[in-house]
Amino acid sequence: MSYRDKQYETCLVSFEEPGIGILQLNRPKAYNAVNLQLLDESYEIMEGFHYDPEIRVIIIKGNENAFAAGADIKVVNSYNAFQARDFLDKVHKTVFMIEDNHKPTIAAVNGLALGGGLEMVLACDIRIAADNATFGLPEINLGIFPGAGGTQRFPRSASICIAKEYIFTGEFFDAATAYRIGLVNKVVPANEVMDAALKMAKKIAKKSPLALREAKNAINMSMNMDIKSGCRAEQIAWSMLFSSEDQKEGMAAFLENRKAEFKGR
Ligand code: CO8
Repeated sequence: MSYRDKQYETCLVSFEEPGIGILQLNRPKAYNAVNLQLLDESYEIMEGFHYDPEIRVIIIKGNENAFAAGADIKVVNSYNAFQARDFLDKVHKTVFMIEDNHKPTIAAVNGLALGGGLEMVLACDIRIAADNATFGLPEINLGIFPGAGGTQRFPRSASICIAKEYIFTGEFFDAATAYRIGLVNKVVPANEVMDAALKMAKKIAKKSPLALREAKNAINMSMNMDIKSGCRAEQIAWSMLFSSEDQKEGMAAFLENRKAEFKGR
């Protein structure tokens, strides 16, 4: 059965024209704390978006109070080392399905984005925060540290010393600080977060899905490669786009002084 027709218990899926898929994390009573079911369901939905030709951009959101408050401590507290490792296998699988998704992802953050919740946000391409959003990596207070990529992605978005400060102290920070240190693209009033995310999604949805996919991949690779290898990979992807209809359409539209209609071919 397609992810489009399934009923999920911890997530909601919805769609907006043109080609916007929305994943909502939905365990409101526990501030969307991440358990195995939420990991499985969000993975399945993100994979659905990844391969769905109708989807051009993805928005990931929580609810009014929380994007997500991190791992479900009521579940993980009793894990032994091997169960913890298995749990993180699933966490990484889901977080990489967000980060490596063929489609651009936008995090729309209201309320709390803590621990694994913030780490999911950090895997999204673009992040829009409500002015009442609260961020933090409080794992140090639990005798652990961020395990969903936070030690890797936080310093890459902000800086090493800022990442260490917040990971070592576990202190929460507000949306203005998140913007100042480079974790989010913009801060908007709380009731305008989805409008801002949809506005951004609609703008991006008009572009060539093929060019977006290759641009995203090249930028993501820049985080893991030396500059020469990255530029070589960029060159291959860039020239490959010259075999697409979208490249012909984009350049023809420019020369004919009209708007391009990209079909993702
Ligand atoms: N896990 C389980 N339950 C939670 C969590 C959580 N992370 N956060 C909140 N809840 C539950 C509370 O237990 C409570 O449940 P109940 O009503 O049954 O008692 C309910 O949500 C409401 O919580 P509070 O009463 O505490 O409400 P407050 O408004 O006073 O406080 C806070 C809200 C600030 C969110 C507070 O609950 C808190 O600090 N929560 C813990 C946050 C935290 O430490 N997060 C990090 C978790 S570890 C982690 O994320 C590791 C990353 C690796 C996995 C990544 C997965 C993607």
